[in-house]
Order: sequence, then structure tokens, then C-alpha cells
Amino acid sequence: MTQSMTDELKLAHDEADALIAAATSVDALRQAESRLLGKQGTLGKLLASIGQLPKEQRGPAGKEINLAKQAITERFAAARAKLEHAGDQQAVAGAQAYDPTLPGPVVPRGSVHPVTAVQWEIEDILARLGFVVVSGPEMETDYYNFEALNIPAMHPARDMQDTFWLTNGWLLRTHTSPCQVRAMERLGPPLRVIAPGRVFRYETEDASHAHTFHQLEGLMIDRGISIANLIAVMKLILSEVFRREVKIRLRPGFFPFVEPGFELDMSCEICGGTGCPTCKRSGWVEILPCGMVHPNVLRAGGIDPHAYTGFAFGLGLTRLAMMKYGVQDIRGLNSGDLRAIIRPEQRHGPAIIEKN
Ligand code: FA5
Repeated sequence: MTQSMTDELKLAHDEADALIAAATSVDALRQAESRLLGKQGTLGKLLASIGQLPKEQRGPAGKEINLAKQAITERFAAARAKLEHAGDQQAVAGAQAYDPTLPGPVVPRGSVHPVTAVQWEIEDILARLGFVVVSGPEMETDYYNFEALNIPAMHPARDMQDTFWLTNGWLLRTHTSPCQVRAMERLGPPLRVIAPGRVFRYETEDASHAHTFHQLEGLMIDRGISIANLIAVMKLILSEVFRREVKIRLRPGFFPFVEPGFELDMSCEICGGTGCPTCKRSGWVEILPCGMVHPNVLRAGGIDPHAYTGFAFGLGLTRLAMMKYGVQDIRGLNSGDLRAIIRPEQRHGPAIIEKN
């Protein structure tokens, strides 16, 4: 073995080290190995040059070169095994990241506005008594909002509900009561309907007054309906919504479309009846005005008042939601304040909102 051959072998070892260190994949390693050990590689050329040595040196030189080739082959095999193992580990780690048995990321769920929650609840309660839900337009005519409800033009009762008049002579309904005559005309007696919806009033806002709020109209017409039926239904609504007896008071109330008419107030749930800004320090909140349908209204709806009687109520849905969920200021409910939003499973828990 000549000195230059010894140098070449050392070079081959160094080259193998460099190629192994540089290879980042099993494939790259294979290509480097075949380059180094192949015919055109350092070792291949060395083997080919043995024939030029004196005869007695050829055997020992061939042995030397083959030993080097074997050592280098083993080093490549070890490096390949190491890379394959690392790849397996990565694959296992990757599989763990996608473990289908792990719970997925929490996606925020939509939730129900307190007014909607109370509305649904009352719809469920009254559906059990045979009431059906109807709707009416938010843009109304003077006829259905006032005239048909026994409130003629120039009647002082029109001042009770400051009105947003539209340029076409129509108006934004000031209450859900127009749905009464619309339902009478459409369905005829006997009937049991409720009409939840938005109403609008041109008034100054405070803790318990909004310009846009929700009411839920109720109307029951049949032969022999009396105040006893009215009071039974009012009590049922409140005891089911609050799941306990709530303190109420019934007092005479004037609405041209009912006779007799009542105001049903409930003890303020925010202060427990001691007086606060929500109840204007009175301890009571007007929530459920009601009464026996006036004969003129029945006539306007095409119903004979001698054959049929009925009761109607105009529940202040937004105020009821405030009482149920402890919302201290009505403006919180219209503001998009997320503290006002409850999840269905929290429907009976308080959502206390104070105006900042
Ligand atoms: C009426 O609107 C009548 N249509 C109710 C009615 C129907 C009486 C059928 C008899 C028979 P009132 O204006 O009082 O009545 O309003 C009814 C309820 O709506 C009130 O008791 C109150 O709870 C609620 N309410 C009235 N004004 C506002 C307001 N600005 N903001 C929030 N809630 C209000």
C-alpha cells in the first residue's frame, strides 16, 4: 500500500463523515453513500488502481481498502437507522397532535337575549292553554293602532303614547294592541292569540323607559269569558315565569279599548319593593295592563259583543325580562352589552346590569 493510497483512504473516511453530517434525509444519505462507494467514488477509484501495484502489495492493499469500505458502509447504515428513527418519532408526535379522541377546541356558542328567553317561555306557557302566536306589522295604520281600538282622532288617550309618525301618514306601532283587531278579522271568534313584538314611542329614555321595547299582546274571546278568566291567566303567567308567587297589585287602569281596565303591577325585583331608580322609587313596576275587550273593539273586529266577550292584556315584555334577570337599566338590554346576554342553561339565573 503506497503512501498516497493511505492518504486517499483517510480522505474517504473524512468524506464519509462530512456527507453523513450534511445529509438531512434517508434518501440524501443513500445518494451520498453510492457516490462515495461507487466506481467513480474515492474508494471505487482506489480499488480500480490496485492492479497497478506490484503483485505482492495487491492483496494487503485490497484487504485494507475493503475494510475501509465495510467500515464506511456500516457508518452510513447507522446514520440511516438514526434518521429513520427520528422520522418515526416525528410521525408519532404528529399523530398525537391529531388525536381524534381528544376534545376539540371550545367554540363560543350563540346565546339568547333575555327578552327572547322570556318571550319563548310565555309562548310555551300559553300554548298549553290553546293560544297561538300571531304577528302584525311594525309600520301600522292610524286605523289599527288607534281608530279600531276605540281611540278616535283628537281623543286625549292618544297623548298616552307619543307616536313616531311616518311621512306617508302611517306610524310605527306604539303598542301590540293593533294585533287584536287584525286577529279578530282574520280568525273570527272564538280565539286565543298572543302577539309578541317590538313597539316604538317618542319618549325620553330612563332606567325603565326605552323608545323601542317589546310587548306581548294577549287576546281571548269566547262565549262567557269573564274577569275570573283574565285574572287566572295573568296569575299563571307570572307564577310560571318566576317559578314562585310574586307580589302583585291590581288597580283600575284606563285604556279606551277595554272596559273595565286594570293595571297589574309587580313588586320591584331589583330593590325588593323598597324603591330604586328602576321602579322610580315606588317599589312597583307596571308590567301587565289588561281588561275586558270593549264592545266597540269587538264590533270593529266583526264580532257581535252580545254573543261574545273577551279579555286582552299588553304585557311589558322588556320590563318583565328586567325583573326576571335583575337588569337594573333598560338601556343595557338595547345596548348590545354582552353582560345582558344569557345562555339558555342560565335562563333562571340573574344577569345584573347596572348603567355605567
Ligand atoms: C299599552 O300599551 C296597552 N296597549 C296595553 C293593553 C293591552 C292594555 C290590552 C289593556 C289591554 P301601556 O302604555 O301601559 O299600555 O304599555 C304596556 C306595558 O308596556 C307597560 O305596562 C310597561 O310594562 C311597558 N312599557 C310602556 N312604556 C314603556 C317604555 N317606554 N319602555 C319600556 N316598557 C314600556
